[in-house]
Amino acid sequence: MERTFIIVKPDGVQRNLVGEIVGRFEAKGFTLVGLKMVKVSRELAEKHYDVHKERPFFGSLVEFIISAPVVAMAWEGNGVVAAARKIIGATNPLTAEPGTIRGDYGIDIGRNLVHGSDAIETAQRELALWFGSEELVSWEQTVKPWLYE
Ligand code: D4T
Repeated sequence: MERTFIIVKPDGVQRNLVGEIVGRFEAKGFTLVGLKMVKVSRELAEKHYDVHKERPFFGSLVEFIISAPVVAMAWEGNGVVAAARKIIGATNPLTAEPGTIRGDYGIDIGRNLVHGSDAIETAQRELALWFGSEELVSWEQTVKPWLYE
């Protein structure tokens, strides 16, 4: 089944929003298959944001993600990659819709609380970068027949 990679960024952890953010994905019905707190190394941050390395905000992005602990997660479910992006909301929290995580809790694009993989292939790359295979847990949710027809 499809999996995606989600980070509660340093601002989300510092603002005590980890439970709220995890709860959004849980309440939707997705399955948590990996979770850990990480003090991100510069090397990991630069690899994670490699696609942005020519952008003017690359430096501040890397400094921010290594500035305090993050919570890294793997979530599983049908269509989870695209659905998670909707739950998270637009990149700029000021224009993100109310009801999304960024729309409800953020103001500044450089403090947008959450990362979510933007495509299935990106999710696979990011999950392999952040988690060892033994850290991802395959399990069957007993509630599944109540979530899927
Ligand atoms: P992530 O990758 O964190 O889920 O965010 P998005 O997919 O919504 O947005 P993105 O890849 O375009 O940007 C990655 C990250 O960079 C920050 N950012 C972005 C920034 O600080 N200034 C900017 O001008 C942009 C475009 C916010 C998210």
